[in-house]
Formats: sequence, C-alpha cells, structure tokens
Amino acid sequence: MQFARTDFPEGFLFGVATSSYQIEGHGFGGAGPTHWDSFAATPGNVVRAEHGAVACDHYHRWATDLDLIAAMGADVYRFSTSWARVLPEGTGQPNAEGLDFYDRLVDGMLARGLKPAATLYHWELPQALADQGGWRNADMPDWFADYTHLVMSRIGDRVWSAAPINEPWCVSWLSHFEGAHAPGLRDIRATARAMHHVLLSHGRSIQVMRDLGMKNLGAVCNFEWAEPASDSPEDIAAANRYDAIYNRFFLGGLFKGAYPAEVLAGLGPHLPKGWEDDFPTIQAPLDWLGLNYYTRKLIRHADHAWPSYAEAPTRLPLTQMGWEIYPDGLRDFLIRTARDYSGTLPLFVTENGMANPDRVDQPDAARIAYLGSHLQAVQAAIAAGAPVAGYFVWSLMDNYEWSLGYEKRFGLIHVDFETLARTPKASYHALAQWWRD
Ligand code: IFM
Repeated sequence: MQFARTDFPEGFLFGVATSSYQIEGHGFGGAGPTHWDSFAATPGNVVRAEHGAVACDHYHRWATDLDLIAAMGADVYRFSTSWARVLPEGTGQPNAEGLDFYDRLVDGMLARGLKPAATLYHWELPQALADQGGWRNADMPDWFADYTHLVMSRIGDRVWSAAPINEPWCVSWLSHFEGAHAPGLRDIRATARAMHHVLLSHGRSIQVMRDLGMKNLGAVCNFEWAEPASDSPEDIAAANRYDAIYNRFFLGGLFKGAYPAEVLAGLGPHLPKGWEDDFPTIQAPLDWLGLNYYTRKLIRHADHAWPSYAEAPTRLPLTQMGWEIYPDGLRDFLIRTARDYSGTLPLFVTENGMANPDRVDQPDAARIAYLGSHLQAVQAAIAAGAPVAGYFVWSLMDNYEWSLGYEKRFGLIHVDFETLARTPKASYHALAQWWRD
C-alpha cells in the first residue's frame, strides 16, 4: 500500500501521539504520586506489577524524540501534560520543574516545525485527589479547572490545539465499572459519578481555556464499533446498550445535552444530584472533535444484571492486544459522528494503531498493513462527506501499555526497555515516505 499527501485533502494533517505517564518516566523531575503508581503496586492489577517510573525516559530524552518526529515529516505531535508533575498534591503548590519541562517541550516542538497538540489529562490522577474519591468527587471540575489554568497560563499561548481529557470512557467506565484501570473499582455508583464528572470537568476546562484566549479546543473520545453477535432481538439490544455506554453517552453529553435512555436505565439512579443542569457547561462549544479508534466488538446478550451484555468470539485477524482488525469501523464512526452529532466540525483521528510483538531485527509489516487499511477507511469517510482534517498514529514509540505493562508494543519506534535505545521500525520509515512525498 502506498500513500502520498496528495491522496488527502489540502491541509490534511498527519501526526503521532503519546501520553505523559506512558513515556516520560514519572520518577523524574519532582512529580507527585499518582493513582497509577498505587494501582500498579497492588499485585494482580498490572502485568508483572510494571509501572511508569522510568518508562521511555522521555523526560531526559525529549529532544532526540522530537528530532525523530520531525524527521519523519509529521505535522503534529499530540502529547499530554501530567497533572501530578505540575501539581504533586493535585492542588496547591506547583512544581516549577514540571512546568519548565512542558515549556521546553513546547518550544522544542515549535523549533522543529511541529504543531503541539496538548491533552491535559491522560490518566495519571494525583494520588492526593484519588484519596478524596478522584472522579467520584463533585469537586473534580473545580480542581481540574485550576489545573487547566495553571498549565495553560504557561504553555497555552504556544500550543496549536488543546483537549481536556483523553478517552472519557476509559477514565470512567473502564476504571470504575470494569476495574481494569486505576483506581480499579467495580462499582455502579462510582461509575455514574465518574462518567458525569469527567464530562463536567471537560466543559469547565474548555471554559477556562477560552477565558485565557485560547483557540482550537477540542474533545478526544475513544470509540469501539459494536455489532450484535446474531440477529436475535436480545443480541441486537445488547449491542445497542454497549454502543450507548461506550460511544453515545459521551457524544450525547457533548453535542445533544442528553444521555442515551439505555444508559440512564442503569446509571440514572446513581448520577449526582442536579446532573441535568450541567449540560450548558458540558456543551461548551468546541472547534474540533478527536476520535480514537482501534477495533470492533461483537456483542451478545448475557443473563446477568444491567448492562446484560458480553463479548462474543471475534471473527477477524487480531492484534497483539487481541483486538479485531476492522478498519470499516473507523470509516463508519467518522461518517456517523458527523451525521448524528458534530455536523461540519472538523474531525481528527487522534489515535489509531496496533500492538504487535515486534522485534528490533524484523520489519513490522503487520503494522504497515494496519495503518494503510485505516488510512483507506479515512479516505472513504472523506469521500462520503465526513469533514476529517487529520490522522495521528498511536504511538510514536513503544511505551507503558497500562495494566498490560511494557509487553504490548504500539510504537513506530522500537524501544529497548533495558537500554532505552530507540530504533525506528519499518512502519516509521513507510510513514516517513508517505508523509514526505
Ligand atoms: O495506550 C493507549 C492510550 O493510552 C489511550 N488509547 C489507547 C492506547 C492503546 O491501548
């Protein structure tokens, strides 16, 4: 598969994405403890109890990492700032070293002609706030607004774009209902509160950034295409519930000022008092919407309590994550999102990529094929009228894949976690060729 920039609309942007805890090395530079550190230190939560203390040591190696991004011809670098790095206690006294780090990083991007695309929260909640209930606590929107103000007063004048929270579904449902990510809860009431507070915090953060005079503000949601495992009405209803929880809840809050009935059927009694009045804040106007897309799930009815669904066996080739490779889902999400929710608002694919058991001495042909097929899906969505303005690969380099530790390799650049040596993979070189053409 071959691509060139001319295969996409003029001004279409290509980029790569990472996040702070996954690459920086949280043990460096005076960052405070986070709920990921305590989650990882609890046996059984993370493969081999691995954590982000060193990760890729991007904290010290950021300049060479930015050189690698620039050398491949990327337009945009999507990165995140760490709340606990700039506010070790979550509120109160800032860590000057942390703010200086992001200042240098943004200047480093600009010096290399890269557009800095900042995300304020990519999951490492300061432990001091987790101790107070984290996303369950109704004070989160205030704490998040203050954190937004601190960071963006420093770098907001130079970032190209900003988004408050990466993947609200992971922050809330995956972490509070499924217990798969920090804080590892399995509690329906905590889930309802987290889902709503995440959206409310998003809205407050957007307002803070607007008040600072910032432009090009967006939201980044992750979506998973859901299809019924059979034609039975029960399986169809189960797939609809999955879609409502995973995808339509967040889009509904952001663009319609309403939550889907299928979600309220389960979470309604547990939402915080007065939640219906928060939509004007949640719906703070956006300049773009980011979609993170990886896979599809086949869903069947399950005879247990709400939401009464289960994943059915997959039918297509899988990535190292065990995720089906299903590029049509990306095409269909882009088309459906524009049609049903965001209209003419520019859409960005803010994450897409695959984990693969890469070895440094073997070309990652599977990743090249994955990226190629998903770029074709983007082209198909554009041809169908979806206003897609850019595509960013997850991820720049192999990194900490949360509860799966360092084993799942998503990078365009191989990282040897013993020596921390970076080696660009065949996919890096393929994209460099496509992007420079
Ligand atoms: O590594 C994650 C990232 O932090 C958020 N989106 C999905 C990626 C792959 O699981």
